[in-house]
Amino acid sequence: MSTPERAPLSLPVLDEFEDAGPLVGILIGSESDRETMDPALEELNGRGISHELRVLSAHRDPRGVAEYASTAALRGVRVIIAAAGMAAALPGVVAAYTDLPVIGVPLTSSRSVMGGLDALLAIVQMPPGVPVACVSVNGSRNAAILAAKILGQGGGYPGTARRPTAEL
Ligand code: RP5
Repeated sequence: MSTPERAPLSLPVLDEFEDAGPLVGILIGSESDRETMDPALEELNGRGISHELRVLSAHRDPRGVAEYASTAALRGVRVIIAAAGMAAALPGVVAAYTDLPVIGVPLTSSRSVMGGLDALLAIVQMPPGVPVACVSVNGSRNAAILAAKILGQGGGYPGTARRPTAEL
């Protein structure tokens, strides 16, 4: 009996593994958030910490967020900074898919009805068991500094047992 030929595995997620990931992954919910993250990029550049920035919305591209978050650790990412405005679900959704530390940055948005307080509450009010750190509204520089401090801790603690993650 001949062995059936296997179709090549084609998963976009696997393409990512060809490149080693940076230490810090930065996600923003919209292109309109990009400028507010400049201080974080400057801080990480100044400290020589490798990073990448992706635009991924928890509401507009939930599968993309799940894919990024659930593979980030495998690519070498050690901390994720997730910034969003309005109903800022992004940091929480990222935290649902990874055991990496997630730092949320609530942002003001031109559409925001509460000047960023809406995003702050959305990020801060995570349910028990799924923590997300949170810096001040538009506090992207502090997010980068906190990420640097987390990276500076190195090993020593055996870490948490991997809990089941949500299905993609
Ligand atoms: C959030 O909605 C984004 O993070 C952004 O802050 C806000 C508005 O997004 P756009 O409508 O400008 O794309 O999800």
